[in-house]
Amino acid sequence: MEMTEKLKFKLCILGDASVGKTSLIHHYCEGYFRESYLSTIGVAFLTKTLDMTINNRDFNVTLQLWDIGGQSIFQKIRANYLKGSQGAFILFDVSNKNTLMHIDDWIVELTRALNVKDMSKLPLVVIGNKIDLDFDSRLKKRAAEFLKKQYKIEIPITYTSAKTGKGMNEVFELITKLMIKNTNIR
Ligand code: G3D
Ligand code: MG
Repeated sequence: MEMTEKLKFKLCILGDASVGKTSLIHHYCEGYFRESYLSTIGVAFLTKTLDMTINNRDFNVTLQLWDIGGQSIFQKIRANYLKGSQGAFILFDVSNKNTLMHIDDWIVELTRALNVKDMSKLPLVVIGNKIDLDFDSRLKKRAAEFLKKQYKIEIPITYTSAKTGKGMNEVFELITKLMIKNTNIR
């Protein structure tokens, strides 16, 4: 009988201040939404373990989730914390169009820090968060077009609410699958 394969991944969560990075990882790891978190000063991390079966193979994955402060003052130290990440989330806030326009800057910072030459080899999911709030319904189409134009590869975009938990498990499963595929383990 096949054994469960144990894996460990470092996943970093990036995006502008206040898009919901801390809320999303806390809700996912602790199972509830807290109204208020201190603005993340620098860096913090939480871990979460999940079981997953891919092509009849069982995996037990420990995710180390790095909550990296979005303020530009941290840019210099951020590069050091990003190193060694096997995957990334880049968040924007669907109720704040500016945060979508900054996705590009986050991708540049990430690929530089990780020295990624080929974007198709980087497990990355862009997340539009706060879908429980009212937002312009055309934004989803615009976000997809924006990413497609900037990058030749298809970057997955998903939508979540860190408040209600909608889309949350799905997006963590998606990035975990992408990271497992990227390890090429036999
Ligand atoms: P950050 O870690 O990206 O800086 P936070 O963002 O997780 O600190 O969240 C910033 C603010 O947005 C917080 O509100 C938080 O409660 C709120 N928030 C985060 N995710 C969601 C969401 O999915 N829906 C809604 N409605 N609000 C969300 P405050 O009031 O503390 O600034
Ligand atoms: Mg935070």
